[in-house]
Amino acid sequence: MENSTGRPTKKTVAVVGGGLVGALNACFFAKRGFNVEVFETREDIRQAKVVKGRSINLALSHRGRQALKQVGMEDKIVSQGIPMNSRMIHSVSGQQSQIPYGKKGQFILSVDRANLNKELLTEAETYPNTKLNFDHKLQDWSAETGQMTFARSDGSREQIKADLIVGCDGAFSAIRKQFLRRSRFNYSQTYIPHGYLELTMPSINGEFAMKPNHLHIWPRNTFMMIALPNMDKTFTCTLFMPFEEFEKITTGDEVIDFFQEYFPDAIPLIGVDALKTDYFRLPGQAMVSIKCSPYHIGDKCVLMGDAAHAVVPFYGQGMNAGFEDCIVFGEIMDQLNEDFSAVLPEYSRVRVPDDHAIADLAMYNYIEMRAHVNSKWFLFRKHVDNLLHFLMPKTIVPLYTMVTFTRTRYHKAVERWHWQDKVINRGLLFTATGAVVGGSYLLYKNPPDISKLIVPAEKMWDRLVALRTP
Ligand code: FAD
Ligand code: EGU
Repeated sequence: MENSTGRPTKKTVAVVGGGLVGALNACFFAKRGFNVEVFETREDIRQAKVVKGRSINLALSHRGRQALKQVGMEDKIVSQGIPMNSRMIHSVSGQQSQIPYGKKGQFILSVDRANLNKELLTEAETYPNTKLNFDHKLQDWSAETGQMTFARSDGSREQIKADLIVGCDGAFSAIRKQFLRRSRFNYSQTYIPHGYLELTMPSINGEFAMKPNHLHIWPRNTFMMIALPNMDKTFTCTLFMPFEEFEKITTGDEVIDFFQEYFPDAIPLIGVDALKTDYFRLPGQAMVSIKCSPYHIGDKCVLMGDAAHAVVPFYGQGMNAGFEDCIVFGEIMDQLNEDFSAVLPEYSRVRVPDDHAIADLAMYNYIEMRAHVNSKWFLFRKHVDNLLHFLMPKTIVPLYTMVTFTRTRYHKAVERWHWQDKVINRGLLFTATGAVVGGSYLLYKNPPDISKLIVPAEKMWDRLVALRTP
């Protein structure tokens, strides 16, 4: 296709969903020169007074930062986030211990979801070839023609066509519905028995109530709480617990009793009265893990972000993985000259194994934490990981390091993790075998005088008495 200037006109890309991944994707496609139309159900969150949505703040790490960097947004977003250099583990007794994430200067960032979303939308709008359409809820679309139907809040409908539809409409994707009707589309979803609830820990005299540059964690097996710092010196605490436990707590006093048993040090920091009321503001929120494949239909449509893979939040990777989707798609666009009929299948081929790997890892960590992770065990495991890495820096790299601080493909990180486990187990076996063999050899070479080992009965009593007295 050519326009009046003689230059080929670029195709139109419809990004459905103006959440974190949709807004970032708009920048990626706009940067390539496509005509980008973003369609978002909600009103413009930059004008809205109250933004309802899922979690208030998020941990941004390397993969997400790399994606932001590609559209020139990294420095801006980093400057609006709070670095977390280490975890702070809270025991029931109130003891706090920190474990660094990596070397000095290595950190993850606590960023505000609404602010990040706003910045990304504003950035997308700076491209003259991008248009944001709010109050556009996708109702239906045709995989044959690429025609989409949107509902407006005034009750009207709009029909729009695009060359490529990018589904970034989250875990309950309307775009994905058409995929489900097709043959050879794989789909699975699992709700976990836990729900989550967010509580705000206010600042004290304009200062943070706890040390700010940490991811605060209260690991209590079945129950867990996490707190991330905000720019306004508050913390957002996220409490994770089974839905059946949520149901058991029905009064303010029961909330306090519950916190007294599991998170006593947080009570004065959140405040007794705030705790009693905020706890009941919203019911426990559900968490779902969704895997599917492939991510595309022909050369017409592709899924990215939570629409393609919702993961449970126990690795802090959902958004990071969605942002990395945008990078991977771009890399394949470069390799295959933006030919959608080749790019889309290749994207599915390359990306599915990695997204499935992070979904599995997050679920694995959920099960692990729930099963037997209290504060002692958490500290112990992280210290062992760090010690092994210190002893063999080239051979043993902790899994969270590969996931959080590198762009190692998620499925490669899992492979390497299994391999490292084998090396460690071999090492332990080798050490144990060595101890037995070596010990036997020493005993053989220096046989003890058996007669000296046999204690006459009359001396036994003296020995027992000696043992008893300190
Ligand atoms: P969403 O953010 O859900 O955005 C989807 C957008 O599409 C929304 O704006 C919605 O209004 C719009 N939409 C939906 N349907 C339609 C429709 N029919 N038509 C038009 N628009 C539509 N990730 C991290 O990386 N780090 C963390 O620390 C982290 N912590 C988390 C903690 C919790 C408790 C939870 C629940 C998640 C956490 N995540 C984290 C995951 C992260 O929130 C998601 O992975 C991320 O929001 C996905 O972005 P998205 O744009 O794909 O989807
Ligand atoms: C959960 C909810 C500690 C934000 C996993 C670590 C999370 C986050 C961990 C939420 C944990 C768990 C890792 C990061 C991060 C840890 C990680 C989890 C941010 C293995 C706003 N997790 N999260 N692992 O290592 O790699 O510190 O809601 F408690 S950041 Cl569950 Cl690195």
